[in-house]
This record gives sequence, C-alpha cells and structure tokens, in this order.
Amino acid sequence: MDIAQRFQENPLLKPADLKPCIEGMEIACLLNPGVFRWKGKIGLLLRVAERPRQQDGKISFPVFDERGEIKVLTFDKDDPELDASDPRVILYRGQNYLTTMSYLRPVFSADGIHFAEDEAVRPLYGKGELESFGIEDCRVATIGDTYYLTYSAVSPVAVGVGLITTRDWQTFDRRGMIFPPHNKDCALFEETIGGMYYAFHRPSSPELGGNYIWLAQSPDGVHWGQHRCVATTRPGCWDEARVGAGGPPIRTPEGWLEIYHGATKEHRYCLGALLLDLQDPSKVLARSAEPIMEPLMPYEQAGFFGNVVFSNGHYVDGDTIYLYYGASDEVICGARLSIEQILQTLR
Ligand code: MAN
Repeated sequence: MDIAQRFQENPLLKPADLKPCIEGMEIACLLNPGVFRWKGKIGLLLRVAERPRQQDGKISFPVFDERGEIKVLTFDKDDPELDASDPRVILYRGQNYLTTMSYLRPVFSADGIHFAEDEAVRPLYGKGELESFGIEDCRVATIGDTYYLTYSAVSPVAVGVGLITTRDWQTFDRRGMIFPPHNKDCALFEETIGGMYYAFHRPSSPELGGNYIWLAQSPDGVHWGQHRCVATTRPGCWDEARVGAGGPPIRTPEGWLEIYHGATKEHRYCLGALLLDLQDPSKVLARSAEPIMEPLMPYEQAGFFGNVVFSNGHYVDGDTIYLYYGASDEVICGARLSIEQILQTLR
C-alpha cells in the first residue's frame, strides 16, 4: 500500500528551472538527490544530467576526454550498429555509452519546498578516467562534522562507488573508489556501531546471484570488508529484478529502518523498507511485502524514463521522514512518510 504523502507542490524542481552548467548543453533530467543540512537550511545534492540539444536523425552525448575536457560524440540514429532502445544507455559496436552526462549540483531551501542555488557552493563534476561518463545518485551521510558523499562513478570500464568527503562544502577530499565495479547504491550509516563504520552497497553478479543489497564494515569509512548479503530480489514480487539501498538508515527503537528501491523486469521502480537489528545490522528483522510507495502520479508515470520513484535522501523530524525522490528520471519531488506507519506495515 502506498503510504507516502506527496508534497502538493510536486514536482519541486524540473529541468527548465535550472540553467545548464556545461557550455552548449541542455538539462535533460534532474534525478535522485542526496539530502543534508547546511547552515540551518536543507540541502539537496541533485544529480543533473545534461546533453547537447538533439538534432533530427542523430544522437549525441557528452563524455570527458583524457584531458578532462568535455567532448561530444554523435551517432546516426539509423546506423545498424547502434542500439538506442533504452533512453538512458546506448550500445554502439559492443561499447556502452550513457545518453547524458551527470554531475552533482547543490541547491538549498529554508522550507524544504522552494530550492535555489547558492553561488558559494559549486557543483561537483566527475574527475579522472573512472568518472569519464559522469557521477550519479549521491547519498550524503553526516557523521560527526564530516559529510560523506557516496556516488556512482561511471566510465567505459564500469560503474563503481566513489567517495568524497567535505566539512565545509568548499574543499572536497576525493577519496577514490571505495567499492569496485559493478557496484552502486551505497548508503553509509550515520553512526558507528562498536567503533566500526557500516554501509549498504549493491554489487551486481551477472552469472550467479543478481542485484542484491550487501552490508560492509570499515574501521575508517574508506577501507571496507566483512561483506554480507542482506537482501536479495524476490521472484514475482515488485522487487524481482533489482534492489538497492536509498539514503542513510534511520535509527528507530525497533531497529535500523532502511528505505530501499526495488524494480521489476519491466523497470518499474517502487520503494519498500527493511528493518535491521540495531547492534548487528546484518540481521534483517523485517522487509516490506508490498511497496510503501509506487509510481502513481502522472509525473511518476511519464517522463524521461517513466514508472520510476527513486530515493536516496531524506531528513527526519520526529516521526516524519521528509523524503526527496526522483520521479520518472526527470523531476525532483518530495513526500512525507510516518516512521510509525512504516513500522506497522513491517510488524
Ligand atoms: C542505469 C541507470 C542510469 C545510469 C546508468 C549508469 O542504466 O541507472 O540512470 O545512468 O545505469 O549508472
């Protein structure tokens, strides 16, 4: 049952609300923001996906070249060696490309509804050969006085999880790839347990296994081990093809509450919940049989890639989770969820 109360103001942000950052490009999509607090405001770290204005009969998209400069590649749509059936990815002569280049762009709000940019906090772009197709879907975990940014680092060799830390949103430490390919959907716990950092991550195993949620531990937040699988896909269910963690898990008296996404083979993305033991989060206490949020609204059903609600950030106030999410891979929306109500669905 869908128990999310959408903001009346949805969508909160659409591609036309921002100016492209890359010269000569247009914004195709706004997606899946990380959420954090900064100077009394609510910050969203948006994933912005840009591409050149498209010409008839062609498909063109940006990549970073060896020198870190943007280069545009263009293919003819009727080229028999091109497969452009998925609006997100292109297959050309056995090589995958993305149709857009993503980077991370911070916006701020005092009321959680109206967001605007702050000149003083600059966007973050992919850097180096492991990020030459861009950086995506960033979770922001606040641990002590440090923000941990975990994101998908995308390049021709694969998708892995990169880490950037910052204390002031001015200087950023690029800590490198913390989970090697193929891996994404990395959500850090915002407290240590028994002196160890914990994180969910989502490796993919094409032959045996699948796209499952795993848990890892680390003494320093950078070097990870003790990997354990905590949630697999479930045949015939709303999360039959792919599952992945959302934002940082929420501490409740009954356990860690994690809102995660699940997708069907047809790529319909819904949200559900996992409840995990407070002392040992590798123990799963409960899991949603049905989604707690599904693509129901018109802006969730149609867009750049329809039938998607995808969240990787929220903030919590008392019993209320203020959840921010990408709808149809195109617009940014918000919803309120009650922790107690989610727990009830899990009991
Ligand atoms: C999938 C989707 C896209 C994303 C690529 C690379 O195709 O999640 O949005 O750009 O993977 O991560």
